[in-house]
Amino acid sequence: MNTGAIYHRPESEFGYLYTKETMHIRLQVAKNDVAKVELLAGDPYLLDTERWFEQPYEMDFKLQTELFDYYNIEISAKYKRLSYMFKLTGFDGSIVLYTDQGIFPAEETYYLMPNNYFRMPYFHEIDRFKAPDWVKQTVWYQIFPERFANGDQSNDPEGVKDWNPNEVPDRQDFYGGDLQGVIDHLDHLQDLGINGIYFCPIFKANSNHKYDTEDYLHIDPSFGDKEIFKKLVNECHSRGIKVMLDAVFNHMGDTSPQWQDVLKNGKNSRYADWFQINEFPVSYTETNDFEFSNDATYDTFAFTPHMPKLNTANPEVQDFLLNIAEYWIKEFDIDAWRLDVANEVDHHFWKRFRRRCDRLKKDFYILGEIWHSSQSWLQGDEFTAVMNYSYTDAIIGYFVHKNITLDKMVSVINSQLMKYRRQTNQMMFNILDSHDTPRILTVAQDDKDIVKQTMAFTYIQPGVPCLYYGDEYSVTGSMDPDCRRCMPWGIEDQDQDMYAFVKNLIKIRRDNDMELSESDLIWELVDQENGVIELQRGNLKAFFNAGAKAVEFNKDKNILLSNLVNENIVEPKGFVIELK
Ligand code: ARE
Ligand code: CA
Repeated sequence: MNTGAIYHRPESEFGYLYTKETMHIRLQVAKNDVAKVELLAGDPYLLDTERWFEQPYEMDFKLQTELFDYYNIEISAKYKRLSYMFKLTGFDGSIVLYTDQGIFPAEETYYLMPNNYFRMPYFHEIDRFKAPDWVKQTVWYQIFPERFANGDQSNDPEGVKDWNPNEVPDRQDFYGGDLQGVIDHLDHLQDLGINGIYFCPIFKANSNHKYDTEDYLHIDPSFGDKEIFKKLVNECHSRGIKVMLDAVFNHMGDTSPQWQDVLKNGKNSRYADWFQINEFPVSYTETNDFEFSNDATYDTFAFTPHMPKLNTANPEVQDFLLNIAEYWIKEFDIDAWRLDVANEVDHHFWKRFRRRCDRLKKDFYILGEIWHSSQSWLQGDEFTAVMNYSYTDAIIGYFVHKNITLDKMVSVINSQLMKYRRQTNQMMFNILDSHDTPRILTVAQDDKDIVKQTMAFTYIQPGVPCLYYGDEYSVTGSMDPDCRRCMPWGIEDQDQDMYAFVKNLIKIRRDNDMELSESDLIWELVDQENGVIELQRGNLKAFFNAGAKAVEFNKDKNILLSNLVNENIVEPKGFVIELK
């Protein structure tokens, strides 16, 4: 047995409370190395009297990656505490015990030493990572407000350009989109079937994207005002649509009064400690690229001198930001915050942030923008989820770029799922594109069948899907700023076939929301050579042909959605989703 690959860590995604009464215990072992895994588990205070270690529980084989196999067991405990260790039987016939103090040969003496057991000292409900049902039932829609719809020309910024969905925007262009425009098109969103909107920043700022906040307590005047925002939230809520705002707390805009005060008063500014300043007076060298300067004497977002980084270790800054978070929840009843550059802000602050939000609204959703492994933010006391780029990267890599193999995609997906608690996976924000990436149709080189296949695959994954505005009409665009074109509202610019497809897919997702959220992801067939995948998610079955040849499948009566399927033949780029 390859004992070097065996891994477990108590009170982590390997051992956690799933419900109030049940915990999940996971174990990692080397791929194809172990025939059987058993858990020896019982109450820590009854070790001697009950000899529970003589009745092992068999663990289930869960998922496989290119390196590891993962086992899992759901277990409850009468007295809400548990001691446990693992007994592994290798394919080579060897048997070992894996304990809190390492690997031992399977001899009874070790069973009897209490400190050899891993421990779940108590089932603390308050520490449990909670997954609100409403999130499981949500299909999100992301809006970049400057480009969604212009509902009020009286607030248009100076130099506004004509609304033109076929034009590639420049970095500094304005087209006049606003909140009234969103209100005007809520019927569209409702017809499409989404029930959550994620708004990119709407607070007062100078750029078109508004990530350079000048004033967090005002709606940008070119987007509207508080009254209109209130109306928007109410309209959304009355249609069952949740509202998520973007919180840019890593940095501020350099036109903010706080930063302006630092420019004016230097070291003596009362805001001098609000930012991460390395040297006074603050300065940077202006370059041709407005966004870039690598010699600023203060820390910034990336190399953007116009976005000075906040010092969130300063209690005054913490209170300032927490009051902002509170204000928009309390006064406007928003349902969620999306946290910009969440990975570059300290954990101490996010823990306070979480507590404040929880206190104000039950089941509040906190979505961190993190593009890499996020375990330390997802323990239950910081975020509810992260933007799941790491997961969808693998899907896009296989179905669209074709630069990874099918086996690799499955391996990455499985290893992503094993990075987080099961209930965390149910919350993850699955996106195929956003305001920070090229449009999925452009990545697919305008091949709509590939987009449909990729979307179908993504919408039946664990987690919640988010549609980027305009994808329902086949909007294209490469990297930012091209991915932020004006929404096509003229019928001649709208792809009605894609709209119908996306609408159906959202309907399937919503009709089966709890099922798709809570059931296991079962890979029935992964045929690397032919590019064929068969998946099971609760009541749903799905079949994908990502290979080059047409393939046969066993046709069922209850087909919910398909593309490129004739009778029982699935063409390349085709798929079927059916009810079992
Ligand atoms: C501008 C240019 C970009 C350039 C950037 C950095 O347009 O081409 O890369 O500057 O110099 C906002 C605007 C952007 C603007 C930026 C600066 O929307 O248009 O970009 O301000 O003025 C990383 C961060 C991630 C961040 C992205 C952009 O980890 O947090 O970069 N995303 C958020 C928002 C953005 C927003 C900001 C941050 C700033 O969602 O819209 O930008 O408030 C890899 C890495 C990621 C990296 C990602 C994208 O995959 O893993 O870490 O994200 O690429 O570059
Ligand atoms: Ca306008």
